[in-house]
Amino acid sequence: MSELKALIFDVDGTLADTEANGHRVAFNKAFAAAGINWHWSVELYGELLAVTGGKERILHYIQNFRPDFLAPGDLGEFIAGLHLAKNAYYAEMVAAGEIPLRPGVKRLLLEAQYAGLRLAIATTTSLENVEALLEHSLEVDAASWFEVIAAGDMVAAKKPAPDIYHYTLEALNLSPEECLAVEDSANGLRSALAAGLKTLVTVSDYTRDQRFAGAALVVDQLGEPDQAMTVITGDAGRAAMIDVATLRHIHSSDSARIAERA
Ligand code: XBP
Ligand code: MG
Repeated sequence: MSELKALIFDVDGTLADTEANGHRVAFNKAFAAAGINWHWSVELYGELLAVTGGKERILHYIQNFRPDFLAPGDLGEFIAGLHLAKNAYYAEMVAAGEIPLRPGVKRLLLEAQYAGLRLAIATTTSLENVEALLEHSLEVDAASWFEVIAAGDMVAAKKPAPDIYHYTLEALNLSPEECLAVEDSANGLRSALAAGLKTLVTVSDYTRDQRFAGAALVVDQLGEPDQAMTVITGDAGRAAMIDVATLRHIHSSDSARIAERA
C-alpha cells in the first residue's frame, strides 16, 4: 500500500453546506431578476441535485418541469446568462458570511498541512465560487493552501464522471493510491471511486439517505473536540473526530469489506 500523500476535497456539501441556503437561494434570485416565475423549494432542489452542475441543472429542470418554456434566443446562452447571475448572487451571500464551513473542516485542513499532506480540490462548481468561499469562510489567502483547485468546466464531464479527479491527480502528479478523497454525495463518491480513490464520505443534509457502497468510511461530520462525529459505516477505531491519524488508518485499510456491507 502506498503512503498517503494528498487529500482531495469536494466543496459543495463537504467543506460547507452551500446548497439549500446558498446555491438554491441564488438560483431563485436569478430567476426572479430575469422575470421568470420559477421557484426551487428546498425539497425540489434536493431532487434536482441528482444533476450536478448549475447549467446542467437548469437545462434538466426546463426539459422535465417546464417543457413548454421558450427561451428568449439561444437556450444555451440563456442558461449561461442565468447561471452567471446565480453565481453573482451566490458570491454576494458568501462575501456576507452567510455560508460557514462545516465542523472540523478548518481544523483538519490545518492539521493536514502541519503533517505535510498536500491539499487539492476537485469540484463541480466554478473556480470563482470556490475562491470566494475559501476567502470569506476560511482565510483571505486560503486558496493558496491548495496546490490544485480543479473546478467546473475545466473538464468536459462533471461528477459522477471521474474526469475532475483524473485532472486533479495529473496536476498533483500522484497516483490514486497516494491520495484520499473527501466527498459528501453519492455522485461525488462515484466520481472518486471511478478514478480509483479511497474515499471518506461526510454526509450533508441532502445526502444522508443516499447509499455509499465502496466508501472507506461514512461519517455524519468531521467532528470537533467538543462535537464528536458519528460513524455511519466503516471502522474509525475509537476516533471521535477525523484527524490525520484516522485518515491514514482508513487509507491503509481494506475498504472492500465495507463496500459489501454498505
Ligand atoms: C455540486 C454541484 C454544483 C452546485 C452548484 O456538486 O452539483 O452544481 O450545486 O454549482 P459537487 P454551479 O459537490 O459534487 O461538486 O452552479 O456553480 O455549477
Ligand atoms: Mg458535494
